[in-house]
Amino acid sequence: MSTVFALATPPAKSAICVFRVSGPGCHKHLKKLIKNKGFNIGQFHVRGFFYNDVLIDKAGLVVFKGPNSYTGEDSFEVYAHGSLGVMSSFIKSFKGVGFEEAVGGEFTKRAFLNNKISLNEAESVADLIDSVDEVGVTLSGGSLFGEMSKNIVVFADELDQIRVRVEAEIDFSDEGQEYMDESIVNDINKLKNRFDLFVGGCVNKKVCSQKNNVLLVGPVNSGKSSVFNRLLGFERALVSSVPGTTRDIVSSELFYESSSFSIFDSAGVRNTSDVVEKAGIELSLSEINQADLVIGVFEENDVVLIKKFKGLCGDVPFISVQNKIDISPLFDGGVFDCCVSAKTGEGFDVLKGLIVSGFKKGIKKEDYKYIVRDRHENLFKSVVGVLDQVLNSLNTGESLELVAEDLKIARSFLDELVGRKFSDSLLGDIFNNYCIGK
Ligand SMILES: Nc1nc2c(ncn2[C@@H]2O[C@H](COP(=O)(O)OP(=O)(O)OP(=O)(O)O)[C@@H](O)[C@H]2O)c(=O)[nH]1
Ligand SMILES: [Mg+2]
Repeated sequence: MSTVFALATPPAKSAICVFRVSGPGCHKHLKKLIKNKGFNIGQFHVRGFFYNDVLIDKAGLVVFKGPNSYTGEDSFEVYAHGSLGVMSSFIKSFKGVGFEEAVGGEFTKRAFLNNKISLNEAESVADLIDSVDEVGVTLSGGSLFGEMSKNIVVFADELDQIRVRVEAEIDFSDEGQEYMDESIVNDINKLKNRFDLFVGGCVNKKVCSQKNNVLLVGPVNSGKSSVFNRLLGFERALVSSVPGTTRDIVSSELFYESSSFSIFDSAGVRNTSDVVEKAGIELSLSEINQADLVIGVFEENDVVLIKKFKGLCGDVPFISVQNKIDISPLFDGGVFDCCVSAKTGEGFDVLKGLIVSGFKKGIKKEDYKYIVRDRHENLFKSVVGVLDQVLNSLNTGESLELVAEDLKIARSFLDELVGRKFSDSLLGDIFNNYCIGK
């Protein structure tokens, strides 16, 4: 195995950046980088790091001795100042002592190959990093921290025990001993029911990580960009008293009450001869179909116009908002779902609450235990299919050899889940999508 390094934090200016280095001999080369200063395993040190005899940074250093490390190999981590200049100097110094740049997922792949984690746990590392809300964190944690693997191993062992009974029956039945009776069908049924329950507690990552897109629409100058900025808590979109200010879609991320959304500001709608503005308006209207929730921002109590926007949304949930209540009277009569002032912030708690509860989709963490991927779901289906076949064979008096073989196949699907059985191409599929440094 080569010794690899990677930046584990984004390549952007920040307070600190973290480098990971892993592979045989990395401790020896580390000494060259810190001018032979010593270090203790697992202890935090501050050390000067040098490139071509020039001090590049005084940085935090933690050294790990394999197998007690993330990858299972000798490794170390450096916590340096997060400047682009420092990052590039470290990269040069690491290359200077012969370390190679890691590819995406290299560290987690090594952890799997060195038996530090199972394959489904390695997949969950990426799922946890991709998680966008509390549900994602809880469910990918369930998969990552071993609970899911433990369940799978128990199912695999139980399948083996049943298969051993079937094989004993094949081998010794002519000696008058009984290893199998009616209870075996019962035991397989029970196992299958528990497996079904386990599978029911798994939710596909695709369902879980669906981003909630919120789109702001409305007539020109109603204050959409001001509402957008107020929701975000900072001035992201341009605001002006000139109608038609927003011409393009502007987006940002919003975190609120353990949920995250992508929120989009759009061009105000009016009859216009300005070609660029017209294109912006068409874009806003076409974006409605991509949205999971639309917020209509209005200044006037124009019921016909509000209904028109609601109609454009079709099945997409729509919230009608009266803005500028600091200068206009509150319109009652149930036309608006909520009334706000982007200028003073009044009414925004209610609006944020409506956004969170306004989505049609969304899963509850109480309903599931683990996040899984298509690969897992396909293997689950295969296990269930084989168990059905086994039960059918036993009921119709098929040969026991066939039953034993099917039980072996079901077990091998479970082995694939945790990675006791894997191909290089499968590892490629899994780890190639990881970010560098993970
Ligand atoms: N008094 C008051 N003025 C507001 C409020 N919200 C927005 N405005 C003003 O209304 C004008 C238009 O605001 P924008 O946020 O640019 O409106 P918009 O809907 O994005 O406009 P377009 O992008 O041109 O369609 C600006 O002068 C804002 O300062 C509010 O709650 N109260
Ligand atoms: Mg605007």
